[in-house]
Amino acid sequence: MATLFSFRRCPYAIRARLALAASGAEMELVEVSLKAKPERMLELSPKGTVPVVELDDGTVLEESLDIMLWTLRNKDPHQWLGSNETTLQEMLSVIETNDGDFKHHLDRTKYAVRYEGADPEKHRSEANQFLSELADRLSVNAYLIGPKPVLLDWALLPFIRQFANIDRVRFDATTEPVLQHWLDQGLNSELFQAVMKKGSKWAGR
Ligand SMILES: N[C@@H](CCC(=O)N[C@@H](CS)C(=O)NCC(=O)O)C(=O)O
Repeated sequence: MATLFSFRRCPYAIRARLALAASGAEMELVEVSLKAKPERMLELSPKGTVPVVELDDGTVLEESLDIMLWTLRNKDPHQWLGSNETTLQEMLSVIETNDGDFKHHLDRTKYAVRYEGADPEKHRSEANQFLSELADRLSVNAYLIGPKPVLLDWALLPFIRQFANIDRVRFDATTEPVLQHWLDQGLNSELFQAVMKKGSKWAGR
């Protein structure tokens, strides 16, 4: 059986678990302590980040987005990959900005003390720029790229959650209600709850 090395609260691991659960993939879940990573995981993926998947044939997937794409290309019952290549490329492009610029500003807002000279207010306002672009999308469609939640929504949700949780009152005061609604809908969804539940197959203990 394939194995997923995961960490419950890690946004990258959450997005991988969301896609694996949505596609119905069967895997053994290993909940990792980031302070004491399993040797097996480090042998498979020396860079030492979660999530990591080891497939039956020995293939190793060590990037969260690769895990999402791999499992959805096997089975995509809710059409998360979209109906055409243009839509997929647009989703991947926004995910790239999320994982790059937005995550950069998120980390420097949340953990400013870890980054010498980082001004959390400056980074918060840069992060808010991205959030307002997402809100613009949500003023056109109920979800980020159409009427249903797809790859783009689920890949971003754990990061927007992480940003909102820095200070939810402030998040609500400074972002568009349409984005807050999108976030809450995602967080309250059965799928999200299932992958975050302690002791569940997808959450680890
Ligand atoms: N690009 C990677 C990033 C994964 C990542 O940075 N995960 C964090 C936890 S959220 C991690 O494992 N950090 C290593 C550590 O804390 O030791 C991915 O998309 O999977």
